[in-house]
Amino acid sequence: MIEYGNWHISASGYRAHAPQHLESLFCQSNGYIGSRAAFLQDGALPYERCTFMAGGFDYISPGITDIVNLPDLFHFTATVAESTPGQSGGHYTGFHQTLNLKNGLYTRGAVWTDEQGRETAIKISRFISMADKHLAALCIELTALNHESEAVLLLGLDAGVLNLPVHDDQTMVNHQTVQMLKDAGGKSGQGLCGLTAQSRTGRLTIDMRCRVTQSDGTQEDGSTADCPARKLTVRLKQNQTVRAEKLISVNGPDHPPPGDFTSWLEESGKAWALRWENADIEVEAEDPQLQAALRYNLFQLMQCRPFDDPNVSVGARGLTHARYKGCYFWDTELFIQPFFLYTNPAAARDLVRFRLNTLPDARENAKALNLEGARYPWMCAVGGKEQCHTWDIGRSEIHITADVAYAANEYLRVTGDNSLRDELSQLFVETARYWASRFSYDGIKDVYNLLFVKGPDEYCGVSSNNAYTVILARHNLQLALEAAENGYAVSPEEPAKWREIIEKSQVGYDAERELYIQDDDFLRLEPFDFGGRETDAPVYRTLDYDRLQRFRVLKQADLILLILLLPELFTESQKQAIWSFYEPTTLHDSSLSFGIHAWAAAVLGKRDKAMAYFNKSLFLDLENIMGNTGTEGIHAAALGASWQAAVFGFAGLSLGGTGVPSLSPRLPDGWSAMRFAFYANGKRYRAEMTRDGWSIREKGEEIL
Ligand code: IFM
Repeated sequence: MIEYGNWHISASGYRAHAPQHLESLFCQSNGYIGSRAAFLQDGALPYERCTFMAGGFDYISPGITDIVNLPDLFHFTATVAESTPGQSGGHYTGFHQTLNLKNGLYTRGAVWTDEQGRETAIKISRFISMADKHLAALCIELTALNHESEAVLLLGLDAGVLNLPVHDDQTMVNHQTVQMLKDAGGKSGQGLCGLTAQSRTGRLTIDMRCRVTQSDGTQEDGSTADCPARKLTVRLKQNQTVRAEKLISVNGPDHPPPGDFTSWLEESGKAWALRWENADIEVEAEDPQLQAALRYNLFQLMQCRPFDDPNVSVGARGLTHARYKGCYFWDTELFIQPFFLYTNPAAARDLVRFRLNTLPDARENAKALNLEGARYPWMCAVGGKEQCHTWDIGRSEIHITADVAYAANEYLRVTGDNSLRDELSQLFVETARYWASRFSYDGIKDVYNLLFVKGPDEYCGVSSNNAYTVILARHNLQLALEAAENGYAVSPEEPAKWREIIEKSQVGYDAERELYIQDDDFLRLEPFDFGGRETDAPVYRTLDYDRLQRFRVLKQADLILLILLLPELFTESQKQAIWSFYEPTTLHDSSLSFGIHAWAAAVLGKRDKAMAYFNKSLFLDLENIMGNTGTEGIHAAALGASWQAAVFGFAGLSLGGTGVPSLSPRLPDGWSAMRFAFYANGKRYRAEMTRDGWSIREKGEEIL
């Protein structure tokens, strides 16, 4: 059971709660390095002790990468009177782990009682610096409570870790590890350890250094193969705390900079405070867990943010797990980027620049598929090369190209930053060229079809004219037309072709019901027996895709997402019709689904549904709602969807056509107030809403 404080989450008991779940929940990151909370001291295996670096990919086969599990920077072991807490006979009492959401500090404390009844209090603290992306620190405190004994601590940098790729077919569990590190060379001396290792093909060089200090005892070399370490021997005296610190730098300076655990933590805390100033959402709600859960979502979003680096993006699991080989998806543009757009425009700019920087590979992707222009990959890691080689997803889930263009335009719309406009015009035009070559013209009917595509839903097979994809592709073509009108050079015949596709492309629409139809096959699919399900587990785990794709059942929001992205294209009754038809047939087997349904329900006035879906999204990882947070990491898109549900759904933040922000609060029952800061058009605002009204202030002055 997770315990929720205002600014922290905690868990009690040693391995009482599914350990992997907590290893994901307590994962720490600064967007450059991320480390799961799995400790060698607890017997965590080499593939469970995971540390990842943004962009830290290497090839596992020609053209296909994995995210490399880096050396364990938090490596340590402790023995007291030859008993190893957590492993040899004995037991823990009062075992408690806490993650401080304000400053990113993880602490755990307990009393270890060995077989002879010797009690030793053990406290471990660690953090990854938000002030300097290269730094991290670990602190161990031991207090003998009823004895005097010798304690031995080993603090090192361990390259003996492995990758354990999660199989792409999620019904299969992989037991095969992959060695991604080689040539690890280490040294240890005079309170310092250093380690240099190469990744498999030499694409990455990882340099780790640490300085080890202690309040008492002696220190000597304790290195083993692949693990340079310092060995500390201490005589524990009753009720006197001995403290050891490890100050770590990753690919940073030759020696960890001056300071100690406390001063480094203070600097990191200041950097966190600045981030919180813009990102926090304060909620006054009856449910006492809600505030912490919301902050946890925001905290993890901030941990995901690449540290000032436009050459990397946000993986579907951030840096919390190697699921999907660490790859980037549309999750970034449509789910995560909006949070940064409004709370940290510089971070959003870097995400947009990542897509600009990978435009050359997007061109190559289009060419490889015998198409024109630029086609963004469904999954990518290094550069923008496609990492998903399945036909039904990688080749067919092409909406990502329109998603990227949509998000790039959102950047322009929300920030008002025109410095990227020229480069983005090129992106709009080249992606439009892709669409122009991807639509098929039917000369008999004089229409354009988008054949063999898969929409966001992902369950109902590969079909034609998926409405989400067609309508977003039209939007992409429209952006290119505007770029051309504003002077971006295109060939004379292109604008006419783009206009023609916009006008003549097909989507299914039932005028009587005012209902958009998901795709050409949707109404022919077989009804799905919702009542006949034996488990709540995602159906893809129990039904083969061939069987599944013939059922009329959605995995996640498809048209329901579209009405939120382009609300001006739909009338109120069309939106309601979409909700009424598709929501009951959606299983939410993707973590991307709940938050979007919460946002849509809020906008459409379905208060109970909105709150129910919001809770699912908000607590998705905290309460392991998908059942895979431990085995697959934190679901980054769900975090962003929770933010959008809160800010666009419950607060109703909108910039409208004028760019002037306004709110349409729809506070859920049990909420009495909500407050947050946001940026729009280069200005910083504070929004506040209560049951009695709302306001938006700029520099303390009320503007609305
Ligand atoms: O991008 C998503 C997709 O929509 C559903 N499956 C998981 C992917 C990564 O989160």
